[in-house]
Amino acid sequence: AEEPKSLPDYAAWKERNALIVHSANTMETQRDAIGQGVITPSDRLFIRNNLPTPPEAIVEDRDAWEVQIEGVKNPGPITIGELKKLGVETVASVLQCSGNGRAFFPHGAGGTQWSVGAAGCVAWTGVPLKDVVEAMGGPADGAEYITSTGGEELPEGLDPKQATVERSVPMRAMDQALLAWGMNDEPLPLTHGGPLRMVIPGYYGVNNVKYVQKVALTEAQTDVKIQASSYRVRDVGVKGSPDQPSMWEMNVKSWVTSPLETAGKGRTMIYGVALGGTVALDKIEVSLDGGENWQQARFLGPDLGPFAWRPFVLAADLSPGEYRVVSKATDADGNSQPEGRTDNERGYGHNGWSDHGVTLVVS
Ligand code: MSS
Repeated sequence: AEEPKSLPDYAAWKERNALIVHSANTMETQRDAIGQGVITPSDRLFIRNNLPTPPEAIVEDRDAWEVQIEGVKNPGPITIGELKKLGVETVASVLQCSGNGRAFFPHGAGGTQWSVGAAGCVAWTGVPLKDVVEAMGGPADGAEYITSTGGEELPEGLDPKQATVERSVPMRAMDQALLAWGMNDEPLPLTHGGPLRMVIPGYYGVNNVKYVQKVALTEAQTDVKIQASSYRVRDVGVKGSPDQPSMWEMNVKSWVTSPLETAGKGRTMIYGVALGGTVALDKIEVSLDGGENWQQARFLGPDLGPFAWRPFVLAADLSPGEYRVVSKATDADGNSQPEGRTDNERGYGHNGWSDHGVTLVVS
């Protein structure tokens, strides 16, 4: 058997047993460790890094961290200490990797083989980006995108155009974008982008740029690789390019988290989580027979807003046998999860309910 991988130093504070360690840069939450809470405990939250984590030194004097704001009437640097005086908000939103569910694609999509655990629901605290832009005179003419640059120093020899984590999202995301210094009521850990992170609630993980050092309102999307050709949805076998859809708004999705393999006969509580991306959820249904018959399940706990996920529960009376347990969420615009998946080269955005089900043996 393979030696269980240990946690890298920068993530040593995480709960090892709650994580599947794919590599030193990629760890997902175990399906049964997702829990029934409205917020994912920080020490269980997944990690996905494209580059080595910056040194601890960058979180030693948090308020002194400077972010450069460009594409506004009065551009310039601003420190976290100053940002804290401009405004503050706490927003619960799902952080989910674009490739969450990649392991279910049969064509062997390249990249980390995430199952369901490259996702969690986080309470972010920071200043709404629109307050910052307003304080700096408003957007410059022609601004179409919010472009955020990560604060990693590139390892020697890497071409910035190939390696820099820099992402552009459309200006419509200004409504909810947050420059966050807090996570789950604590200073934002370095592991998750401290001291300052761009958070775009409702958008896939990659757009939530960590250790953000520059935010620019730009006329065009950045031409770095992570924007131009990576995180682009296209058919299997096709190369990524800027004309293909980028991984921006998340789609409606859900999955069962417990029980996963076996249960005793009689009454069983079936738990899971559901998210609507940028749209509030309307309902969640569960089927015990692979989608033949559906029952309405119940959302559990407080509603933390459209960008948060909602745990759900269904009480089921089960006699011995085998069950295919699947869940299907519908958002307030009437979008439901499809049964199948949309095959695509990199295995992005999988929200098909069938692949996300579990087979439960009741005895
Ligand atoms: N940022 C930076 N700076 N860097 C990196 O690498 N990554 C991405 C985001 N951001 C990065 C960033 C990704 S890709 C993801 S998912 C996220 O992040 C994650 O998070 P965490 O905190 O969990 O680690 Mo896919 O779509």
